[in-house]
Amino acid sequence: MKRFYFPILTALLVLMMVACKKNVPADLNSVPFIPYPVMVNANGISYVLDDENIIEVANYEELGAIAEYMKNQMQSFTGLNFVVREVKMASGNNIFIGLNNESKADESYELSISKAGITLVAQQASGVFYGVQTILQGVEFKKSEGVWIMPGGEISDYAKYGYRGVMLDVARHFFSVDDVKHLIDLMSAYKLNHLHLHLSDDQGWRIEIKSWPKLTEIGGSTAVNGDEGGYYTQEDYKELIQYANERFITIIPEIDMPGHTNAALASYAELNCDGKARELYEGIEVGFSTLCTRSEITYQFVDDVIRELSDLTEGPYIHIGGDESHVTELDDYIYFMNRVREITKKYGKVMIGWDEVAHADIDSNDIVQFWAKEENATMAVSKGAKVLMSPSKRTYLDMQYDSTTNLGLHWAAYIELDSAYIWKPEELVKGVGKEQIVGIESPLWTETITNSADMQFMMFPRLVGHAEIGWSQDKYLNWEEYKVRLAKHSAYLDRLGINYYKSPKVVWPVKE
Ligand code: TNX
Repeated sequence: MKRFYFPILTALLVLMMVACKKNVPADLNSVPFIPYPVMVNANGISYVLDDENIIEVANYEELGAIAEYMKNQMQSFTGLNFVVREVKMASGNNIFIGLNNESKADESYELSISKAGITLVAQQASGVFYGVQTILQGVEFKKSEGVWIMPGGEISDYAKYGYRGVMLDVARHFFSVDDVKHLIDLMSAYKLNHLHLHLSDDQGWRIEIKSWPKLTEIGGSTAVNGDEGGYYTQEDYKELIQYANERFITIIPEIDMPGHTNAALASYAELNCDGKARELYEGIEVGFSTLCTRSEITYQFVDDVIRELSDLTEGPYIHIGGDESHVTELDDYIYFMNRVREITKKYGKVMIGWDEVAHADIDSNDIVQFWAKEENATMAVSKGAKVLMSPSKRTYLDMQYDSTTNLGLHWAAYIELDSAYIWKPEELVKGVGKEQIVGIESPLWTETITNSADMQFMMFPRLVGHAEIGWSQDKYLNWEEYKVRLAKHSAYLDRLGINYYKSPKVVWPVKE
């Protein structure tokens, strides 16, 4: 008889525990999530956190690291204790994360918050990770009751675009491994999943290439304005990839060629057509340098660089630059790009290039990053390539907010928050629709940016709006509603410690 009573007693006990949980009303519909989830359905109540909380995790092998991440984040946000417990299935009265087998969209997740528990399931680990980010944005301290809660209801969510990225120019100014890791953390809070590192330019070469060591010894020593140079060793770079991987972010390395190569041309005389090494460069002009496109040593160089980079790179992409090669003849440019493309393919990688590469013999295996010329995007699509959207007038994070911004440039536009937000990737270039677009990326060029605080000031909160454009459904992309939500959401930016621009376009809450 006893064994019949035991489960009943346990069930009763659980019921009593749940009944003891405080009833704290809350409204999930009014939580200022960014990017806004596809479906949010409030139930008016909430899940109250205890002094000690259990995160139950099924599929521990795939999700254990996410459970630990969640525990650490929740602990540091709330000051409460969390423990991770491996389980077979949800008990129904804790926080549960697990995988399901429903064939839902990549990166999607389902979240259900009742008075008894929180259940987060997804088909892939990335979806669980994004669900955790949603929970982190949702938890709040209820002053009246003196408790931490997660407002109750259902959330069902998935991404509009698969590629949601940021580019950081570490060539004009170098950023340390820790600075980049911090950026990766901030990106993950907004469900961004690609970090493009602009690793070489006229002013600096930032990645160790073992077969061409002078690239970093000489080319890595400088930065704009005589500021300190620097570079990532291959070990540093692997550490970044690992850190990004744990946050479901793919790193894309860019070696900009054949222009923007002065640092390489200064490091090795043989890369110049006249055989003479160039002087190192610390200014901010563009378009004056080029590799020697008809010399075989150039292709040995490119082959070695792409081979070493491909060995390091876990993601599918290598970015080969290709922008503003103003001193390379078009014939030579096309010849060069076609050969570089073959090398990239030989090492099993997908080539991405700035929109000028549309002139080369590209096809459906390549990605063209639109930044300036619409006709290049159109040409790319006519050759079957996909387009990554980085329109300089909307997404360039080094563009000043307005004429009073101290940092940045304004050659493309002044980009206030509304201008950064009110556009859609698929409505930008005629003939380039959702089917042809892989997603959106926001570049931060760093001619005028030297440290992490300034980086954040130029990125935030514009990047938060771009994250929403890349993720959320069209029906939510409404500036009038967004600016109110962003104001409310600023508590979360504060919690993340972000140094963001307090645009006059938004009525920011007055701090108590
Ligand atoms: C144009 S955008 C460039 C960069 C500069 C940037 C400054 C692009 C592909 N090339 O070399 O850093 O403008 O805003």
